[in-house]
Amino acid sequence: GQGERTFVMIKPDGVQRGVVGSIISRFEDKGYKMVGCKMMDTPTQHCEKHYEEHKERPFFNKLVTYVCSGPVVAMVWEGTESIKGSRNLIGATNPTAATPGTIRGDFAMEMGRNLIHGSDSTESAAKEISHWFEDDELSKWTHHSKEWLFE
Ligand code: YYY
Ligand code: MG
Repeated sequence: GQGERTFVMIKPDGVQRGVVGSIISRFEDKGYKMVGCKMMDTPTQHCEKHYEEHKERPFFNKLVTYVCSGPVVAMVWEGTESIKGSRNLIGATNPTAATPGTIRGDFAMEMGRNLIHGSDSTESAAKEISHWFEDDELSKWTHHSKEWLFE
């Protein structure tokens, strides 16, 4: 529905490379509403929990080291089918395969520097939003273009 929420995180390479604004613009341009946003120095355990589905994978330690190597920007975006739509904006996991026009396709070269995370299902979105945000950190506000974004 229109109120679907997804968790998106700009990884430390996005912050260091100064593309936070460019990335946020892609989500704003799409019509999604930002309902949460904070910069965070991610504690290792918090990051390990976020990526727990990959715990047994060979890249797990490298991934956690990368994501904990500097501040991230954690966000919640709301809009029609925002989980799937955000994954489409983000593009394929491997930036080499990511289509031009997507964030990874336009801004990244390597899997281990792929700039951004987005929830991949209703279940992971709910889990990740509550893992990264307290309820009172999420804002309730009405988009002034609401009538022009939603049918
Ligand atoms: O959801 P997404 O970020 O697109 O990919 P996942 O399969 O969930 O993997 C999480 C994260 O792990 C990915 O963004 C890069 C990294 N990774 C890796 O370094 N090497 C792999 N073979 C697969 C994933
Ligand atoms: Mg994933």
